[in-house]
Amino acid sequence: MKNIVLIGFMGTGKTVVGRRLARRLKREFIDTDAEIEKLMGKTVAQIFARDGVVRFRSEEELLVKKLAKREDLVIATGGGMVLNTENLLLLKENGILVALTASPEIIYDRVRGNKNRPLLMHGDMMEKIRELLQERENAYKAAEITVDTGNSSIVEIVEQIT
Ligand code: SKM
Repeated sequence: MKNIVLIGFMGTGKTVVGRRLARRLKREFIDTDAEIEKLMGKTVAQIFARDGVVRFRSEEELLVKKLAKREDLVIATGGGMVLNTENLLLLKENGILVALTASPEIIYDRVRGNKNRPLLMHGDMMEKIRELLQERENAYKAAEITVDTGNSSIVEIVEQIT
C-alpha cells in the first residue's frame, strides 16, 4: 500500500499524529527529522549550527530517495521538506500526501518552548512563523488531503485521515 506522508509547517502535529496514525494502521512510522538526528548523532539544532542548513537539506534528500522506494509507511516529514520539488515528486510517487495545518498563533503556542527549531530561534518568533508560512503556503498545497489540527483532538484528526 502507498505510504501516508504528512507534510506541513513545524508545530502542526506531524510527529504526534503520524505516530498515532501508524499505530492505528499497524504500519511502521518514520519521522524524517528523528531519522536524520539518529544518522548524524546530533540534534537538528546542532546540525544547523555545526554543518549548516545546506547539509541538513541534502540529508533530507538522501533520506527521501530511500523512503520513496518503500511502502506501507507513515512518514512525518520535516517542515521544510516540500520546499524541494524533487522530494515532493518522489514522495508522491508511492505516497498519499496529507497536509496538516494550524493558525500561526497555535503554531507559536506549540513551538515556543522548543529549542530544537533552529529556523525560529533568531528574531521575533511570531513574525518568523508568519513569514515562513506565507513563503511555504503553496508548497503545502501539494497535498491531496488537508487537515486543520488547531481545534481537533488527535483521535479526531486520525479519524479524518483514515
Ligand atoms: O526539519 C526541521 C528543521 O528544523 C527545518 C524545518 C523547516 O524548515 O521548517 C522544520 C523542522 O521539522
